[in-house]
Amino acid sequence: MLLGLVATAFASACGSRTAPSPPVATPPITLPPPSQSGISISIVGNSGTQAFSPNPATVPAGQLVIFRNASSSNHRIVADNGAWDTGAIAVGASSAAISMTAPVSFHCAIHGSMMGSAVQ
Ligand SMILES: [Cu+2]
Repeated sequence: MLLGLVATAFASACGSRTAPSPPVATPPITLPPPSQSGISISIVGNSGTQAFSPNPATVPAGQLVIFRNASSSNHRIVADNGAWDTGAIAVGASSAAISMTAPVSFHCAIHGSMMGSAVQ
């Protein structure tokens, strides 16, 4: 009986601790500057235009692009105009950031039918 009373008193004491805390002032949110590496193009296959996603990719002027290899084979993406070359991109890896001036079309040096493009 005594134990029951103690337990009840303890429980209600606990309950009173969950009173809402006073509102905390939140600092103003400062947005970071636009990302310089915000564009990524996924490699999702090894043939045709379906190999890249999105395709075409939208690449505003001044944005850097990273190719992410989400497929099951290695790739090496090269600009059709020779402006850049990612070098080998292993399965699951990403390329270095590429300074890409759209519009540009590109292909895979390993899989000749892989074709992609970027537009502004
Ligand atoms: Cu490839």
